[in-house]
Amino acid sequence: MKLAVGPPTCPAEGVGCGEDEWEGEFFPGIPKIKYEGPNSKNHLAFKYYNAEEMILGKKMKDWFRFSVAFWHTFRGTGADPFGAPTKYWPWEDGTNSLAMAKRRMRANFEFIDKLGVDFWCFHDRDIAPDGKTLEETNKNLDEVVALAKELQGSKIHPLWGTSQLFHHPRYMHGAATRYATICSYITLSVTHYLGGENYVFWGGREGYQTLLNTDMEKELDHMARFLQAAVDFKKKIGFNGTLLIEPKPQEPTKHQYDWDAATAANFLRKYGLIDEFKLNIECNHATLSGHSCHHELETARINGLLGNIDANTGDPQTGWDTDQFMTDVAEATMVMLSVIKNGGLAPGGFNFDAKLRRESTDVEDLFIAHIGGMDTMARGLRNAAKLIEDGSLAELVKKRYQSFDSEVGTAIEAGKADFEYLEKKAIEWGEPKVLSGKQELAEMIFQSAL
Ligand code: XUL
Ligand code: CO
Repeated sequence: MKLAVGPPTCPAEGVGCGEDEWEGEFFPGIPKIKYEGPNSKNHLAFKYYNAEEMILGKKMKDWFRFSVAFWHTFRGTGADPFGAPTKYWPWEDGTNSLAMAKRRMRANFEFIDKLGVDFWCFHDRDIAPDGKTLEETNKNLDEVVALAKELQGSKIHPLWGTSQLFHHPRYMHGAATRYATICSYITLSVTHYLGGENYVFWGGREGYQTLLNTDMEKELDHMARFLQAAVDFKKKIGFNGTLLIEPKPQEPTKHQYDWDAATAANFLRKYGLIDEFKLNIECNHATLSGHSCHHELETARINGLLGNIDANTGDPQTGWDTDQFMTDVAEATMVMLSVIKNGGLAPGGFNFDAKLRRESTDVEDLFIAHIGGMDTMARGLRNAAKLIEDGSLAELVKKRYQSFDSEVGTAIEAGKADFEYLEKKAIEWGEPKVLSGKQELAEMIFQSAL
């Protein structure tokens, strides 16, 4: 995440570039985005996402609970390790001032309102600038949060908040430290105050570059202590939202301790935290760990840990976190098969942890990207519902395991078949019949729903 440090774009004495005021709309000419159906050619309309439409007994908007990520949408500049920012949004004045933070917050809520979603996600440092001291930093945050509370009204809330514990040099050796505890304490309180429904921990600096200078056991113990303190604090302030861990294998560190869903689950179990946390699965992180998003979602789901999705996608030819909006309908369909099996994600949802490409520099691109992402997920939901209603894929899977409905299979599943019993049965039955796995048929059924 890069902070906006582009050159000033407001004319020195221009209208709307005063202290924290901005006259008129931030997105003039962009209407409230509506559903127009699959035949629409309007790029500022939904073709598949129809918020109020019922699918499998639930409104589309309730399956998704879409959220705008403040950091990508309002702090993403297009800068990369090789080049300068490319996005100079008209409302940005090139500073990281408190006045600018407030103006940006107004732009955020106009964007959310026009897009028609109910949630947003933020890091503490995205929304308010650092001060010279921690007191000043907290004061800045308080001021921006007070404005956010007012702008939210009663309909909009944070899907989750999080503390940004990876940018500042103080976190370079890992962030599960005293300072991080203070920041998390404050951000958790702020998330609670804004009516946030979850709180995320992404351990960008919790990992190592080499084991030669690292005491892994000590670091994992410390991380668990930090998370336990968060649990205690959450209970103390009466925050009923879910605490979420977001697995990612590497980047920025060579190895991050929350490598993937299975690793994070093992960590939570070892430290007695398994009932206190769920997972925020990010699709691009899944790709980086050598898994599909579907795999990570299923791993989380069968462990009772699927709490939220950071909806994005990676590039199959690129080895880093490109944070693209998901546009692959087949991938979205697999994601939605997991979400439906999970009965939805609430109080979690789909947070677009996704950014425009560096070369996408029009203000309307922010809308187009989100509309495309929402429509892709909506197509995934419609397709997954089709597959479930049709039932042939479930039937195929059921058949594949049908031998477990036999006398021996039932005994195995019930834990009543020991080795001696199984040897006796194997001799009695002779060579087993090996049946087809029907993979191509499964793929054919899946494709027919797309
Ligand atoms: C980083 C990432 C973060 C977290 C929140 O890869 O995904 O933006 O979602 O800190
Ligand atoms: Co994320």
